[in-house]
Amino acid sequence: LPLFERLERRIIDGERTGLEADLDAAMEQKPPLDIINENLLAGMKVVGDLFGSGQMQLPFVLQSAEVMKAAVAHLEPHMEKNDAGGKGKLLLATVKGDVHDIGKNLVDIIVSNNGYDVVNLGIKQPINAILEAAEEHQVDAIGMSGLLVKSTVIMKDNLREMNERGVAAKYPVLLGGAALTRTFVENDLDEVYEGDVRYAKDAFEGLHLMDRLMA
Ligand code: B1M
Repeated sequence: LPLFERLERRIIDGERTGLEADLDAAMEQKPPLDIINENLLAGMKVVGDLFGSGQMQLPFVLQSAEVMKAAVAHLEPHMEKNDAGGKGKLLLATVKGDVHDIGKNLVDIIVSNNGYDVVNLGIKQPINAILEAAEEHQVDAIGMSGLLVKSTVIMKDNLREMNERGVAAKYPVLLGGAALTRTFVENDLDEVYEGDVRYAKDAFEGLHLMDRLMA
């Protein structure tokens, strides 16, 4: 297979051997972010479709996710870094009950490469832990990620909890992840939250929202 198709195929097949060499060759032809967006994420999309239609079993999805993570880790040091930092602080967490973190970690990379400090709490984070860390690190915004449909319900509960604790005015919230839609966030959740809640379709929209919030 040609190089870029092979990279996509590596994600689908969970094939790691030789990954770094292929990525190095790919970086001679285009920037690391384009490799992620155009080739690696295309592979993850196929994985999602195969899994969703019952043609791929979970252990193989896990392998694909691991190759994806290894690839991003290899590319990350080669990415352009625009600013020194200090533009603002974003807390990131995958919500309670949800282990998906590839998207959240991409948001971390993009946002922190563009001048923000990111506190990345990891996966399965209950609202308590999120709010404690937000307070401890004095963040400017809270970003929650979730890929399961049930995570959208958790996000709604989290926003209600934030209202009750009186922190809505303090923390603008960014939400992202494949289970969300813009309409759900901008209509349903916006109605729930007493503060500012925004939907980010991808990591770049997350960055733009931070730029707007901190302007
Ligand atoms: Co899971 N999984 N999974 N999975 N998995 C999905 C989400 C699913 C849609 C697959 C499917 O059925 N087609 C489905 C959810 C169905 C639903 O809820 N309706 C599903 C399921 C069912 C499950 C399990 C329940 C399976 C099981 O156990 N039977 C289980 C759940 C475990 C749990 O969470 N409690 C499970 C487990 C796993 C793995 C562990 C094997 C693995 C995750 C590994 C990991 O993340 N470390 C995995 C994977 C890889 C997927 C798919 C195939 C790919 C997800 C991914 O990484 N995509 C996924 C299929 C899909 O999403 N269609 C699927 C690439 C990533 C870059 O995209 O995270 O969407 P994404 O991020 C995007 C944007 O959404 C956005 O930016 C990114 C792009 O720039 N974004 C943000 C994300 N977060 C953001 C936050 C922001 C801003 C933007 O600001 C805060």
